[in-house]
Amino acid sequence: MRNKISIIGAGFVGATAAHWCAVKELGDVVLVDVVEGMPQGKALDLLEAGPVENYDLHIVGSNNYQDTAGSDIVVVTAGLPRKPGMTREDLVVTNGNIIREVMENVVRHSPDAIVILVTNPLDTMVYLAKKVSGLPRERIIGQAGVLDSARMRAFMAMELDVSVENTHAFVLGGHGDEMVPLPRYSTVAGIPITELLPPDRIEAIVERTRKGGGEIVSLLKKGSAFFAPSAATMQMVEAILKDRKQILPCCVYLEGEYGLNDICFGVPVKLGSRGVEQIMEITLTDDERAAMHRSADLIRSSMAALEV
Ligand code: TXD
Repeated sequence: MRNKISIIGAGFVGATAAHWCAVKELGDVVLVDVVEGMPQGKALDLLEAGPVENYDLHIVGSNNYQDTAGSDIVVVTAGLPRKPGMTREDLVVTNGNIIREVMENVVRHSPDAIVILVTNPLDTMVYLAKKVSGLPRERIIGQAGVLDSARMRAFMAMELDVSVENTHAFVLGGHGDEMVPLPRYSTVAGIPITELLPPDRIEAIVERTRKGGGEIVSLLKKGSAFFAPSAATMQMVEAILKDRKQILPCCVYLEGEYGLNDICFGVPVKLGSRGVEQIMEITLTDDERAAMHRSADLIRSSMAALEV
């Protein structure tokens, strides 16, 4: 039997996620949106690319959650993106209302699914989704760290003129301007960049990573990034569906890890068929730990606008 992947929100990130899903043949896809006809049109268009790209999948668009019933994975991208000048936190109330409605429907029709949230402000939306759905923390995961680490890897590869394949990066913490890129744990061919680059070049990479989302928002002028965010999300989906036990930075509900409680936050986790199979606690310097806590404070201030 093929896996069933539902994607809620058929906008830029959702539709591009469906595209990666089809190209990688991860499973059948259901694209859901509130706009009538749009998810159906995008799904049909993607289905019609199958004969050219050689994938045999069911791909349907819908405005009805009944079509998502029994999904193995649900990816939630429904919500507004940022406009130039907006922070991710500016979206909390509008997207919070959307996430409440979406999660009720998701859980009703796919109570056993693993849910991956993408909607911003990411960490706050994962927290809200966890609270309203009652899902165990293993099955409700936010995508941010894979994207932020991919951005850092791209900048490292550009700086050192090496293959992106040689790079590894860890960006932890919240998905905001206070995210925590960790140069000591970011490597090229296994060598920490702290041994390869002078401090000012590392700082420039860290800063560009932190502002990576904003850089694209200001270039696009309308909407936000979607190729890399959807690719990052699909890496998580693939790790789960293929039980890869892959260690990736993901946003999960913390119960004391890293000295943090009752917050959803980006930390390294092991992803496999049960969802989050382990939360890895890596050692941090005092400065790194302080940066994690500053990032958590920013998330808590955005959480304060939620009524949960
Ligand atoms: O790394 C990350 N986590 C992110 C997050 C990276 C990039 C984008 N990030 C956030 O994802 C962004 O700030 C937004 O909150 C979401 C979706 O971004 P996208 O670029 O895909 O936005 P679009 O193109 O506007 O698509 C959103 C769709 C749109 O088609 C709406 O009609 C739909 O969401 N929508 C809904 N679908 C279902 N149900 C409800 N209630 C609903 N409301 C809106």
